[in-house]
Amino acid sequence: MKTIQKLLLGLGAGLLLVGCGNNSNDNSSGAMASSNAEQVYVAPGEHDEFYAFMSGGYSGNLTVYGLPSGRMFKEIPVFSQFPTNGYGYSEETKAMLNTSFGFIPWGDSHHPDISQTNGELDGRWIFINENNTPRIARISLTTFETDEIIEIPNSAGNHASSYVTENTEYVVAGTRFAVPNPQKDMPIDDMKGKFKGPLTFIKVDQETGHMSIDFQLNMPGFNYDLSHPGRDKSHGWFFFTSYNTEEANSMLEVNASQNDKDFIAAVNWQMIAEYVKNGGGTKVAGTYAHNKFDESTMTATTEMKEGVISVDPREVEGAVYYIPVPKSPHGVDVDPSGQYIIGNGKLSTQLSVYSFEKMMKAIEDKDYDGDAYGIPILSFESVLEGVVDSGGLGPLHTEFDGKGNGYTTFFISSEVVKWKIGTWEVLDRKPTYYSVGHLMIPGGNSRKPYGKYMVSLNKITKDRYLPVGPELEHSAQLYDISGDKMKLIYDFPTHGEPHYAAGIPADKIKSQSKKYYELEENNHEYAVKNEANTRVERNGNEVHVYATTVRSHFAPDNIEGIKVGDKVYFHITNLEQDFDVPHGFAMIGANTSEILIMPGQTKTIVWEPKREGVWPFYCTDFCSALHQEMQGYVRVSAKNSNTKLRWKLDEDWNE
Ligand code: K7E
Ligand code: CUA
Repeated sequence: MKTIQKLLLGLGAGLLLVGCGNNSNDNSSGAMASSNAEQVYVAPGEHDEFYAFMSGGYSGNLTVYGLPSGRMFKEIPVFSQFPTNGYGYSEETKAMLNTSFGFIPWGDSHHPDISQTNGELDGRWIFINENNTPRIARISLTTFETDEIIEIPNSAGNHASSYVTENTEYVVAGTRFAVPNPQKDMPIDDMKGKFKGPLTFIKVDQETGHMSIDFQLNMPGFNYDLSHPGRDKSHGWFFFTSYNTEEANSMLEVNASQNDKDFIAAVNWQMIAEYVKNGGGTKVAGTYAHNKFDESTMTATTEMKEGVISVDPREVEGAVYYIPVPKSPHGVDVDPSGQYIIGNGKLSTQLSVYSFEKMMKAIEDKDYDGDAYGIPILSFESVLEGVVDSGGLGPLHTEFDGKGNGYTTFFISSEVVKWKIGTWEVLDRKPTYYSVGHLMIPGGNSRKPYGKYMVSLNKITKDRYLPVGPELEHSAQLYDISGDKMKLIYDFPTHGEPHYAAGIPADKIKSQSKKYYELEENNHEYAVKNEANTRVERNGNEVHVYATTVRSHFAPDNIEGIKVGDKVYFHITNLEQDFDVPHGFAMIGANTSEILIMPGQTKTIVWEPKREGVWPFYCTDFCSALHQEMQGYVRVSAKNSNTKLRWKLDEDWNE
């Protein structure tokens, strides 16, 4: 207990250190500053060298930046409603946010990971996990929109996610909070030995990218925090850190810091997949939503699914082991060769580096230090390859530059430490402003990192920018890592809390980026492809408006015969076939967001008129010189009125 208290005091002191503003970083003035400025300067009209996809943390979304400029290009809505374009509000996209708990308008996104082929970034999709209501999303890197979200049943706090194996065979999910599995009413104090920590392996269809839960590994009830796939020689394995092996259920800051070592779980997923394929495992309960956006119908649908295959790790001999890691590990990272597994004990100053070969040897020799709930614990000394004696405090995450070096963030001492793979010596250290969490090197989670830039994603912003009240955006810092020493060259604010990011050379994906949707391929149920077919149909108190929009009018733009109490669906097709000409639509009194309709797309907004009158609608996106003229009226009559349903564009009314 004493040591723990000291340690916690130490943590407090560390945080205090972080508190004192430091404006005198080493590169900020003089000739240095101008050469740094040149490095990040992307001239007007020129493009950045890399895309950086930053998780939005508590925004629930994913933001797209350029490197080295730090310019933000887009916020991609994923787990949260996004009134800017109507995601999660429009009739087409609401289903994306369905879960077994019903419609959930918010999520907490953490770790984006780009799909891979042969261990290299292939730019097909990017995956990201949601922590609070366990889910994984797949985003198309053609449309840069969310295409699919799958819920993870029997889990809680999907944090050890969403990393992909080296051919994107699987994307994984883990449970950060041990929970009863299946869920049931029981005393919290009885947790120990009764809660579980399921790790979920989700298959990815190589053609469509569609995800399907293959199996859940029903691990002992520790907290599974982060994970990384093996690659190259360790391909076929997955590594998950755990903390709270104490299985404490209260005051975890003390009670989950008792054990000297927690574990990395080493999982041979290939072996378990084979076992499941041959009929192994047990089908257990578990309800989950699977939401897919169909690009052809431009509409999302939800399928509620029931049951998953659960595998007891003790059933498959030789598939699951624990590796001891000192001091409550957070990140676990695997070097590009797949040979070294790095455990970051967040209450420690050292990194523990394990050798995959030594791990295999220890498994062969049954070199165990006992077991945890029947899972063999490999002998620490036998699998440990080296220790990076960093001198820093609070290591969280490690990335690699592909040139033989690792880079580890230290939250408490607020720095990035560069060290050499093989000798484990520290080569360089640079402060971060302040309290860095993750860091990102493009391709850092692959066999082929692009080791030119490193971005640190800092938790505390303080004085880095003009103050804007108590709430500040988080801060990213860009380091040039092309030389021997890291060089801090730029600061830029990020949106939400970017826990992690994924970077990719722009050349790999920019030419595949969609410019508009082909009108011909639009199979939306309510699409109309020309103005002649626009119309209004009543079905009881439901009214469907089949409308189009093109510079610079809506068709129809006058509608009469709507009544108080109606439910009016405006289905609007954007007839434009040109890059970057969306039109928007907003209706006074609509209890939802606007919609932004991309060229060739159809989107639907619902309006329930409450009062009689003549009510306007308009285009929300400045699309043309006559954008202000893009407007129309709806006449709303009393509930029992006889006003005829009719509509027009220009002169003649249609009925
Ligand atoms: Cu370290 Cu969610 Cu990756 Cu944040 S987690 S830092
Ligand atoms: Cu269409 Cu403004």
